[in-house]
Amino acid sequence: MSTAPPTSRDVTSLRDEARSSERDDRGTTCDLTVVVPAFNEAGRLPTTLPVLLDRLSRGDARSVEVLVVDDGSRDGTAAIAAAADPPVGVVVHVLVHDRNRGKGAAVRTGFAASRGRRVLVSDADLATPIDELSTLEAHADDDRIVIGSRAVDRTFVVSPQPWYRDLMGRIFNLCVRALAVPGVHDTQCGFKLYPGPIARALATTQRIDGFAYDVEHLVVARSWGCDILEVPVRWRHVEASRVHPVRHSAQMLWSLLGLAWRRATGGLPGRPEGLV
Ligand SMILES: Nc1nc2c(ncn2[C@@H]2O[C@H](COP(=O)(O)OP(=O)(O)O)[C@@H](O)[C@H]2O)c(=O)[nH]1
Ligand SMILES: [Mg+2]
Repeated sequence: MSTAPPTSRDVTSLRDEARSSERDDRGTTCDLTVVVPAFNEAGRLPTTLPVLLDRLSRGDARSVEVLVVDDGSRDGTAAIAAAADPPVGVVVHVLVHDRNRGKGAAVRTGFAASRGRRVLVSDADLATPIDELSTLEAHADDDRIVIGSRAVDRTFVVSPQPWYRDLMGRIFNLCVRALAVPGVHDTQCGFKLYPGPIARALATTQRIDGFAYDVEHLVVARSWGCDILEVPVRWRHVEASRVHPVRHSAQMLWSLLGLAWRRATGGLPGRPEGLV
């Protein structure tokens, strides 16, 4: 018997019923939103989500929301996230896409729903350990995106990815630097800290649904006068990547070309009015 995938509302209300005494007010802001894009993560989330929640409850932020965005998974990812038991001070919401739309689309959904003064994006596999949040926070500012980087100091890469993926990453970055974000040596590490208002503004302008969405965020935010700071963070290669070396690389290059065209022809969105 097949079971229909849960909708965002189903899962959130499940959580709220279970923890009604700790229900938060979605209309208020919190210190930190953590967006976790998740596609078929039922295997990894049971290990990584408790680590993430525990660390967040011991951090500087007093009120934290974690938004797991299930991007049309078919393995029960949403139900696993919904069953998480967050410590005091942390709430979990699960947002669900009815079909797989891409990592960028999932991040956009999380950003649009976020309430945090700051917004962290973290990959579900914690390839960068959540402890590194304090590294990014030490450099955070209201008009700066602080990005975890494997390129600033490669001794931070605890366990490297296979050589061909590393090479493809370097070639992609050469193109990124030439065409879109000069001076930034690693746009693809899945660990970035945004000022909340910038993240929510980017959610309204973002066009790229796939893996090149980070580049779009950085190009557009920089065109708004936002600073981009690359900070070395620990990173280890985790097996079972969902990134297909050929198909997704081709998609990313195509997205990058479109972005470069928009940048060169004045097609980037202006800084939204009222963005402080
Ligand atoms: N929403 C969404 N997330 C994805 C998709 N593919 C991968 N992800 C998420 O993006 C993050 C990085 O994916 P991963 O497979 O670890 O890629 P890699 O480490 O960059 O090779 C994880 O949190 C994945 O669940 C997708 O199609 N949609
Ligand atoms: Mg990974």
